[in-house]
Amino acid sequence: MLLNSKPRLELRLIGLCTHLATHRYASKSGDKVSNEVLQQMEDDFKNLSESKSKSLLKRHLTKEIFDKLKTKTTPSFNSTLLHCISSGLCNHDSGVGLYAPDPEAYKVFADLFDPVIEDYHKCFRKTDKQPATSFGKGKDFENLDPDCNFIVSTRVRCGRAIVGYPFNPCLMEKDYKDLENQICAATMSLTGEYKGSYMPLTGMDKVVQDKLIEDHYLFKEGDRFLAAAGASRFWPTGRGIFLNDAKNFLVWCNEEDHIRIISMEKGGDLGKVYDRMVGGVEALGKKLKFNRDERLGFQTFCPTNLGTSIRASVHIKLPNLMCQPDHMEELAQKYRLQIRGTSGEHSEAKGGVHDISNQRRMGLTEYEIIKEMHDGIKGLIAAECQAKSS
Ligand code: ADP
Ligand code: DAR
Repeated sequence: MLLNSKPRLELRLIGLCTHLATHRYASKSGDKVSNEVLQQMEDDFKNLSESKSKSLLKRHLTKEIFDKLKTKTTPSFNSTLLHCISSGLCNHDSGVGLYAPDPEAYKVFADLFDPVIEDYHKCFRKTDKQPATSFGKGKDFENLDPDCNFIVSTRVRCGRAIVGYPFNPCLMEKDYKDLENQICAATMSLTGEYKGSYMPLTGMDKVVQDKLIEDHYLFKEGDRFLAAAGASRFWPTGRGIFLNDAKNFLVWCNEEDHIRIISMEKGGDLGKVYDRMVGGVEALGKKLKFNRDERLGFQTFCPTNLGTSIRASVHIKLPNLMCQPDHMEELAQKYRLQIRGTSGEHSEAKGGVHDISNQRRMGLTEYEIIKEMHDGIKGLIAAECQAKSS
């Protein structure tokens, strides 16, 4: 049976949900990992090890590390290794396959998280420390495409966790509601260009929801990687979106992270989009207590979003470069850029529009991350013009 076939995924999700549902209340901190969970992990670890998966989980979860970590649990939420690796065990086509069920997991399971972090963020070693937050000024970054020849739109987002709460696998229904109440109150207190409305997913008209997703404002539903990571529990309770009146500043509530803070608009004015996001982060930071780790920076559910948690992206058309996939891949590596499809992660490009963004989010300040992306997109546009003229 194909590991990724639906029946197996459903069986695993039932097993995981049972594990999640019991681990928070039935057992207290420090309880042993049950034999049933251990057996499930052993079976699925064997399957992953024998698979052709290219995930960072497969690359870095050696048998030695697996045996060392499989009986550990986190002190406050009793999270297990299974909570961390379930998505990658279920989905061998994961790029990463690893999530932190609570902030303590980054320390308790550091033997696995640290090599994955170093690999993804391009040598953020376990001895490295995220620099202090430094946003700088967006005015330093000129418009990437003033004549609108290539860039359709620009988006800059970051994630935040609220102090005192774990991540999805350990959140209970009341937690989702509490977080939504805090985030709704904070966003509804925003003024000026940020003034807008909060819309809970619960009760949202399907036509409205589909339009918000189609317009790239709202997150998609049914991501199997997030589902297998325990991020769809109690859905849609506590999930929602804040949108300002100008529809160029938005906040996601309880999708993958507790909060995603997003600025976006048509065209290539990265500096203006970035400054708007920074203003929103600082305004919300006065109302909400963001969880920032001394070494890892801002805490997030997925290790790929730690540090600055910034992803700055353009929807861009590069027809000549896209005809040379190997050259395009070389340039993406050179400029440390990530290429996604038109609807974001795990989607295909439509109408020749790709979502291109910075890959790494750690080891640099917020300003340096934006500069790295700005320089990279400029490099791609120069290469596109060269490819067109040759
Ligand atoms: P993230 O992890 O940043 O939330 P996703 O890949 O899940 O990113 O994308 C979320 C949504 O944001 C998708 O609908 C995607 O199309 C949209 N998006 C990303 N970058 C841009 C952009 N530059 N312009 C418009 N929409 C964008
Ligand atoms: N899709 C999962 C996560 C990759 C990183 N993206 C996040 N966190 N949204 C994978 O392992 O492919």
